[in-house]
Amino acid sequence: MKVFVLGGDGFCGWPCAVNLADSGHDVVIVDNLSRRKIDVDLGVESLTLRAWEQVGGRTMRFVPLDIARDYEPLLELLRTERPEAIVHFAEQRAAPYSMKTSATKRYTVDNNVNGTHNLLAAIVESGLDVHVVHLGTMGVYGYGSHRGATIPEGYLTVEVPQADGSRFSEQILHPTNPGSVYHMTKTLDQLLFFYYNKNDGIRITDLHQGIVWGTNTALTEKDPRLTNRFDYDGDYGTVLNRFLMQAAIGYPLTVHGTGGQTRAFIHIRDSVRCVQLALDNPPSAGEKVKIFNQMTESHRVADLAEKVAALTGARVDHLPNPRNEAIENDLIVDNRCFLELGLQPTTLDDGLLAEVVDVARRWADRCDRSKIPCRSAWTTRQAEAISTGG
Ligand code: NAD
Ligand code: USQ
Repeated sequence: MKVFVLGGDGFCGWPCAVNLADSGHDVVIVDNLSRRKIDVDLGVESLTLRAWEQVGGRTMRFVPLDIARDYEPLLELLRTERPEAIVHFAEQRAAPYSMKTSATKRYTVDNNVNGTHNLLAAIVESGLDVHVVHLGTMGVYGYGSHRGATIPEGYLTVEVPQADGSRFSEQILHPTNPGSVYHMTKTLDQLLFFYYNKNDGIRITDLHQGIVWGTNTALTEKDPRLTNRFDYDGDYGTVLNRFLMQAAIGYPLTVHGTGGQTRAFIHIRDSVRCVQLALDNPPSAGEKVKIFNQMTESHRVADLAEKVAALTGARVDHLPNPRNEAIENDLIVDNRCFLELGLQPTTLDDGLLAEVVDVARRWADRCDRSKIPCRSAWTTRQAEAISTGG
C-alpha cells in the first residue's frame, strides 16, 4: 500500500515510517523539517534514508513540504502519488512551547489547525478515497473532571431529557477539556474530522495517544545513523524521558508540584505497532470517525519519579508547577480496541530499566543542563511562582 507519513522526521513519525517500509509499504515521508536544527539533530536527510537502504531497508522517499502553508503542492502530491493511506503526525506538539508567548500560541494554532484542514480539503479536492490516521492526544479529554468515570474510546452515550419527560439516548463526541493551546488544537482537529467524515465521507482513525516514552525500536537500533530524536528540554521533553535524562546526568528529578497529576503512557514500540494496527483495520465506507485510546498504562508523575529514583539513586525535587492544571487527578481509560486487535504492551515494569541504561549510554554526554528547566508558564500567576521558587 502507498502510505504518506506526514511529520515522518519526528520522534513518533520516524520509527513509524521505517516500520511501515519494513512491512512492505511504499512510504513517502512529508515534512517541513521544522523540528530539525540541521547540524545537531539526526533527521530524514538523504544520508539517513541512504543508511536505511544500506541496512537493507525498503526505499522511502522524502518530500519537503509544509502542509499548513503549501496547499497547492500538497494537492498536487496527492494527485500524482495517489496514496491509499496517510498517517498524520505533522503538528507542533509541545504544550509548554504552545504556552510561551502569543507568537507561539498563534503559530501552534495556525500550523496545527491549518495543516489538518488543508489535508482534509485537499483529499476532497483530489477525489481520492484515502484512510487518514491522525495522531491525536489523550489530553483532549482533560484531567481532573472525570470523577472516577472510565474514559471511553472517543464517544460517550448520553441521555437527553425531552420537554415531555421522555428521554432519548445518543452517542456524542466525548466533551473536550484541553489543558494548553496545543491540546486545544487537537480538540479542534477532532471537530474537523467529525465534519469532513459526515460531509465528505473521508475515512478517518483518530488515535488519542498518551505520553510516549522510550526512544528506539528494533529497526531504529539497527544502525547509529537511524537513531531516533530524544527530547529532554523544558519545552519538548516529555515527563518520563526527562526523568530518564535527569537521572543519567545526576540532575534532581523535576516533579511539578505534588506530582499527583496522573497521565496515560505508551512506549514508542507500542505507538508504532498501534499505527500499523490502525492502518490494517481501516473504517469502512460510511463509517463514523474511529477513535482509539492509544495508551497502555496510567501513572502519577510522583510515582514515576520514585520508580526512576529507585533504579538510579536520583534525588526527587518538587518544583512550583509552571502549568495551570489540576494538582491531583484520577485517570481510568478504556483501551480495549487495540488490546482486542492484538497489542501486547511494553509495560514500565518490563522496559524502564533498559531505557535507563540506554539513555545514560547514548545521550548523557550530549545533554545541555541549561535546557532542562521548564520556563514556559501557563499564566502570570505561574510565572511569578516559578521565578520566586514558591
Ligand atoms: P515531533 O515534533 O518530533 O514531530 C513532528 C514532526 O512534524 C516534525 O518532524 C515536524 O517537522 C513536522 N511538522 C510539524 N508541522 C508541520 C507542517 N506544517 N508541515 C510538515 N511537517 C510538519 O513530534 P512527535 O513527538 O513525533 O509527535 C508527532 C505527533 O504525535 C504529534 O501530532 C503529537 O501531537 C502526537 N503525539 C505525540 C506524543 C508524544 O509523547 N511525543 C504523545 C501523544 C501524541
Ligand atoms: N511534568 C513534571 N515534570 C516535568 C515535566 C512534566 O512534573 O519535568 C508534568 C506536567 O506538569 C504534566 C505531566 O508531567 O502534569 C505531563 O507532562 P508532559 O510534558 O510529559 O506531557 P504533555 O504536556 O501532556 O504532552 C505530551 C506530548 C504531547 C501529547 C501529550 C499526551 O508532548 O504531544 O499530546 O503528552 S497526553 O499527556 O496524554 O495528553
